[in-house]
Amino acid sequence: MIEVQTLISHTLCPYVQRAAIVLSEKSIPFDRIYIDLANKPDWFQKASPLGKVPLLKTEEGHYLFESAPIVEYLDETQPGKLHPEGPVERARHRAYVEFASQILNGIGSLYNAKHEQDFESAKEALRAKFCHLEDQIDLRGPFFAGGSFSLVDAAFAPVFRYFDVLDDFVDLKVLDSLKKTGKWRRHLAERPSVMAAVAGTYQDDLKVFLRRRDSWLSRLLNRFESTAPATA
Ligand SMILES: N[C@@H](CCC(=O)N[C@@H](CS)C(=O)NCC(=O)O)C(=O)O
Repeated sequence: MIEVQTLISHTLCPYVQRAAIVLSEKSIPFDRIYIDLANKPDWFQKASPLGKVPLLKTEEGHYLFESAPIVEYLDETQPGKLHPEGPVERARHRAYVEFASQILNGIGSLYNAKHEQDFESAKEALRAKFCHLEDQIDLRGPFFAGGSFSLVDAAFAPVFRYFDVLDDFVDLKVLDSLKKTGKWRRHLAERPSVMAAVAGTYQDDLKVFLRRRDSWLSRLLNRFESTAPATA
């Protein structure tokens, strides 16, 4: 039985959140070490072959890298399966975890777009992916595959968290009228493991990050903040 593991993290990283969510879902106690990705310490460079977070340091001192193998390792070694039993369904779930990663790349394209035209193209590409996803969500809810939380839910909760921040200052319409997606998103936002995956400063930290992109979205955020009434 593994007792205390360490999740090598970054405050905003959605892939780190996947691992944090799964650790919480499995009630595994863990510590966190936060890395400044602009100034990676030597030990981190040695332990992380791709130079990325998350890393999971197991109790035995092994460093595991890449969020997908990390969460599968946790799923295989701890009680309470988050992957379906059947091989076809399991393969489909793995594919939708990857689909979540592709959506994260699309969100990156959105917040990095320098001009309105690229921003609009990134929005359209995201909308197409979410329209596909809408048809894949189990009608019964509340989770992706119906009644039980899975690794697909752990992968999408951090995706929806971006929209929770963006919705504050821009009307993207990317998720408009996608009823099952909307319900799923709201349900995940209230899940304790999802809420606990980031610090209370996440929203503000993400806005600082977005402002620094010097992108079309940064301009929208700055414009919104310069016209929003000051709060007391
Ligand atoms: N495929 C990786 C992606 C992880 C990733 O992109 N991590 C980012 C932060 S969100 C990172 O560490 N970037 C640092 C770098 O690329 O230098 C996974 O699933 O773990």
